[in-house]
Amino acid sequence: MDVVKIRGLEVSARHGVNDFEKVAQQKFIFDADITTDFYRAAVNDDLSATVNYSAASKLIVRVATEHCFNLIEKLAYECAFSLMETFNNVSSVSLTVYKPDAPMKLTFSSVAVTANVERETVYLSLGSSLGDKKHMLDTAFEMLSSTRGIKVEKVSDYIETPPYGGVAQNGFLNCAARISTFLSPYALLDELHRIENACGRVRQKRWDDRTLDIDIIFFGDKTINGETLTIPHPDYKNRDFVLNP
Ligand code: A4P
Ligand code: MG
Repeated sequence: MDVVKIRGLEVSARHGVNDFEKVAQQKFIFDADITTDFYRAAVNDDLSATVNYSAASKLIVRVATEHCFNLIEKLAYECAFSLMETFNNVSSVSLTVYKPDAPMKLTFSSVAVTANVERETVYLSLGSSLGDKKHMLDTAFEMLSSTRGIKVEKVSDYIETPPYGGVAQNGFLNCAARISTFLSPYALLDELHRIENACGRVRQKRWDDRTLDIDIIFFGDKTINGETLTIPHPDYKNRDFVLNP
């Protein structure tokens, strides 16, 4: 992939945990690596097919000057997220914020943090077996679409399926969706749980009937074997209600 780089972008802004840092401006310096495919821009000598470094720099300045955050971590992520939201052709952003005048009574050249954000294609499986099942799935897609960092790209038909696993008693309405997201896998899982909870999900027994369940089947080509997240979903191959949609 190609990279558009910004180095040493200086901005006077107000960020820091101390009260005086929220009043007096200090210097912040930004480096950004913006990954995009600019082959066509190069071949056709066409600015519209790449990421305009001037527009990207101005966006960073705007985010930095319009907000007042405690942490440079927050500032770095806000800048990276804004770049991902504004430029659809960006596949990842690595953004470093330096704070050379951080209030420490020590001799140092700078402190800095780097936020790394990448866009991935994710496949979700959704199911409902309690309440107005179609309404639950429709609501899930409305909430997914209005979540920062998630774009719903394609939704399958909703299909009626018999309960699988020997615990749930009701028939399910299932579907699958392809989304694009620049959230991390765990941040996406948190958002899915928020949406499940908003749709009245009560967790009693595993595999029991539920108003709404959203599982991550694939997250790009990542493999994750964590305590709270397994990707690809460990049992997807055995489930017609996942494979068919
Ligand atoms: N978790 C780990 N990996 C993932 C992942 N890839 N995606 C963790 C989502 N969550 C993942 O899930 C329990 C925990 O799994 C989560 O807190 C998360 O940290 P849960 O949704 O609370 O419980 P669950 O859904 O009962 O368990 P599980 O293992 O996700 O079951 P499934 O696979 O969702 O199966 N029959 C039909 N016809 N249609 C269905 O949709 N669904 C189930 C539930 C059973 N039978 C069904 C259907
Ligand atoms: Mg589940």
